[in-house]
Amino acid sequence: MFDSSLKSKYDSQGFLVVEDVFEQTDLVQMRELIDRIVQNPDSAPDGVQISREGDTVADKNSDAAQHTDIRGIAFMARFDPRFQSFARNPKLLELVRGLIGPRVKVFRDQMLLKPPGGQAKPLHQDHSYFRVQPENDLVTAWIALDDATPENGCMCYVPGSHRYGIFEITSDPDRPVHHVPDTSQVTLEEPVSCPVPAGSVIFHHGCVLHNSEINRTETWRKAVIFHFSTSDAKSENEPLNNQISLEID
Ligand SMILES: O=C(O)CCC(=O)C(=O)O
Repeated sequence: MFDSSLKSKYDSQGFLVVEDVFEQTDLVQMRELIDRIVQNPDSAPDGVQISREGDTVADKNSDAAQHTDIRGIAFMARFDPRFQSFARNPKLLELVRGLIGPRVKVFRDQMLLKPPGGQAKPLHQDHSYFRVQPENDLVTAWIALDDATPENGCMCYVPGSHRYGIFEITSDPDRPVHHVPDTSQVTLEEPVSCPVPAGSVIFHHGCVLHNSEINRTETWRKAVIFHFSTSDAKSENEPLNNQISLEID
């Protein structure tokens, strides 16, 4: 499945779309596991972290803060063996190893579930949070559990932006948990929207700028995200190295 043209495309753009990585049966299982937690958050395995739509906004009286649907679930692969088997999917691992090297681990895992009306995820770089070194040794695998479309908040990327390294960050007073990259000193390419069918994986470099828009549909847009790194790579933010989601090689 992997060939050098995929790596060349990833190296030049900072992201790569591969369709049909996951089978329908895997998608159904992952959706069922996630839906169970959305319906009953107490059923999540110990250690799993759940965040809600309204958590990111500073103004706790705003309409956005009243939106309490589950938005994020982190560390499912760390604490639930069923997610570990998805992270070990042979097609997925072949692609990851082709992009970053033969020995890999899941540095972090999370699910981003955009509910109907769900907020935009502002432009950011994953490395601004993870600070894994060497920078090229982190690749995010964004797995579409539903068809992701411009209407429901599919991923958008700024091609080539990974070549600038990690930008200085500022913060947005309305949504203080987000790292806002200061790109004022560079001329970036226009962002491209990346609609993909369910079962596809978008691989992106830890430094590529990306975002997703509001979900303007009546249905959820769900994604499972495995942030893979090489086995020996480490974060400069030492505490993060003690919370590795899954050692693989
Ligand atoms: O799923 C989203 O809307 C955003 C995901 C994202 O920013 C990421 O995978 O780094």
